Order: sequence, then C-alpha cells, then structure tokens
Amino acid sequence: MYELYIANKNYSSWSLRSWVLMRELRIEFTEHLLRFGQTSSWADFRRTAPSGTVPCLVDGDTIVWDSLAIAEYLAERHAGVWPSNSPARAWARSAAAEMHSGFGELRDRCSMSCGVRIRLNEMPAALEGDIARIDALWNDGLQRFGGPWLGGRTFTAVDAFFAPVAFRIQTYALGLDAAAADYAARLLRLESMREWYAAALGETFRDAPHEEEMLQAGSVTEDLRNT
Ligand SMILES: N[C@@H](CCC(=O)N[C@@H](CS)C(=O)NCC(=O)O)C(=O)O
Repeated sequence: MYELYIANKNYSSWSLRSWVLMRELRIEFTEHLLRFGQTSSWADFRRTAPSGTVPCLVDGDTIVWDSLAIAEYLAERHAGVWPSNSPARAWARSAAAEMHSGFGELRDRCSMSCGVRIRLNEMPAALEGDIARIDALWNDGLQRFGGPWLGGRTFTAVDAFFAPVAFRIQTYALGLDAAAADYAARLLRLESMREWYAAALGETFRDAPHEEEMLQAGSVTEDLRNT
C-alpha cells in the first residue's frame, strides 16, 4: 500500500496534484496529513523525506519526494497516468512540466486557499500574462486532443497538475475565456475535487504565513471555512 504525505487541504496545492491523480486513477494509498506549523510532525517527516516537502510518496523502501517524480513513478506501475497516444503524452508531459516550473506570478500572488474568496488589490501585467498562458494552453490541449480533458478522453496527470489552478480561479475570481472556464468548472465537479474541497472547508486550523500571503494579495470577501 502506498503512503502519501500531504499538508493542509486548504493551502497545499502541490499535495493536491498527487492526491487527485491517485484518487482519479483509483490507486489506493494511505494518507498522512501534516499540519503546517506543527513542528513535531514535520520534524518526524523530515527524517523520512530528504527535501522535507510534500507531497511525498512512500512505497516500501522507496521514497519519491516531488510531485512530478511521483507522477512518473506511478506511470511506471499503473496504466493511464499519462495519455496513451504519443503526441498527447508529449504535450501532457510538457504542459505539466511548464506548470511545475512556471506560472510564478499566479502561484505567488494567488496562493491556494480553497475556502476563501478574495478581491485582488491589483492585476499586474505578469499575472495577466500567466492567466493568458493558462487560457492558451488549456484551449490548445482541449482542441488538439478533443477533450473533455487536456490530453483527450481521460483524466491524466496533466489535469492533476492544473487542478489547483481551478481552486485559485474560484478564490480570486480570475477571468478566463469560455472553454477554459468550462474546463476549470469540470475539474471542480470531479468527485475527488469535491471531497478535497469539503475537507479544506472543514479545517479549522489557520496557518499564519499562508493567511498573511493571501491578505497581501487582496481583501477577503467571503470565508467559507469552519471556525
Ligand atoms: N517542487 C515540489 C514542491 C513541493 C512544495 O513546495 N511543497 C510545500 C507544500 S505545498 C511544502 O512542503 N512546504 C513545506 C516546507 O517547505 O517546509 C513538488 O513538486 O512536490
């Protein structure tokens, strides 16, 4: 049985990628949730995970400590992690890698906080650029491979890599064109995404650094989380 280490569902966008991929592919795992700020559990975890970051997949003696590496490790063992046709697979791997190493302004300014709604203070050109690139990339995948997922008919790792973007769009009311907005709504309707969202709303713990980051970007118009 795989063991997957993740952090708070409200905030941890990297954790969501591996978690939603495994849930959608029906790959069974035991979940270990580390709470941001709870030093003792992170100290224990760091004895196992060399980078000290989540997600981290433990499979017996094998430790895989990065979301992209986890996708590739699972792809060696399970069908359906990447699209089956080669051009779609190449596209999906490129787009997932672009998400993994790019979209800095979107990631920094619009940090994931599933249960909160925020009015941004400003819309800098760099953020507009990241949103335009999301629009272009999603439209390209959907048109090229026929949808409803980015690599074609089935949900694959590239969709998992963009799953946190759907929550960011909802939190910060980011405007996308119609096809991209439909795709984001499709992600949010997935059973696994609804389950993650419900758990995020149920978290009563607040992590000060994440809350501060969010308040620097804008003002809270709604907080749907349990208190
Ligand atoms: N590139 C890594 C990023 C992982 C990452 O930054 N995870 C954050 C949580 S979302 C984390 O573990 N932060 C805790 C820390 O850095 O101490 C991946 O793809 O898995």
